[in-house]
Amino acid sequence: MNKGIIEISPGFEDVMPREYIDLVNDGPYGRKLGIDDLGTFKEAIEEHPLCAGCALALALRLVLASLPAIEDTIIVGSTGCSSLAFSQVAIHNIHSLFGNQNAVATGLKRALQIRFPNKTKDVVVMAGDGAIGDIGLETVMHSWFRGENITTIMFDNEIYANTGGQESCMSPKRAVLYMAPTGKKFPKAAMPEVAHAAGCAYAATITPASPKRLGKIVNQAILIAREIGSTYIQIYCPCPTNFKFKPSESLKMAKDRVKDETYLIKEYFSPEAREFVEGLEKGGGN
Ligand SMILES: Cc1ncc(C[n+]2csc(CCOP(=O)(O)OP(=O)(O)O)c2C)c(N)n1
Ligand code: SF4
Repeated sequence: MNKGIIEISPGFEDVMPREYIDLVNDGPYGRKLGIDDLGTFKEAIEEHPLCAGCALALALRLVLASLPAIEDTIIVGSTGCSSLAFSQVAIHNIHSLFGNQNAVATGLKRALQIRFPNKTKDVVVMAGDGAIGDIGLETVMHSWFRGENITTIMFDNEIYANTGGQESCMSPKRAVLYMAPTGKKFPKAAMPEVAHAAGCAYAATITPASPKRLGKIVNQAILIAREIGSTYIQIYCPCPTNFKFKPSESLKMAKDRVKDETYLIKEYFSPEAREFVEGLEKGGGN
């Protein structure tokens, strides 16, 4: 049951769409929900225009189900495939100019702290590897250097998917792409290590093939960002459209890459973040 955080104005009940009424009656707001609860409540995303089999779509669904306080969360997105879905999510979100997302998130978080001094508002960047690792890297790195209290989630499909398949810093070496026909000449960028070195209190990689672990990582990254400083999550999101595999094989692709160690699952904690998480675990969660 939604805890009355959104309501329908009296007299409008019969004209509101069914999906909205369901959100009001059975949405995720004000409730402690997680991955295990999927299928038992009305999710904040219902439809989206992403391709069949898109692992980014699944990752987004899992991320939304793992937010510690969805009604007090604001997503800052950037241009790319993920941004096509944000207009369909029932959660506050801002579309920033491509690459500016961490600067916008910084300003937003600081403004919300002033506007709502007695409330916690979680600001979470969600964008592609081009927006975070390439064109927006400057704003990303400086938000990390400053230890801003925001979480940055990269949907790592290893390509600029939305613009037709250019290589990004996250494409693997030798990847042959629509717009890199002779193969990428450089290795995949070590973004988790960059995040750790730049001062992120927590950095982790994961795939949607491990939904429970993904849920735990998202939840703890946001809690660490609240209390300690910047956090970074990198989610491998295989893209069947650009990497030319069957839409039904996205999760197999994610599992295979983890198994053959071409996509490494790892976590980096600052000592303070480690102590904080141990405290959470002893106390039984947030
Ligand atoms: C300032 C600016 N530069 C370039 C673009 C063109 N552009 C739009 S989406 C995109 C690539 C997005 O790639 P990524 O961030 O990896 O997201 P994906 O589409 O792969 O999910 C680019 C270069 C733009 N919209 N704005
Ligand atoms: S192009 Fe790739 S990342 Fe973009 S929506 Fe399609 S499958 Fe997803």
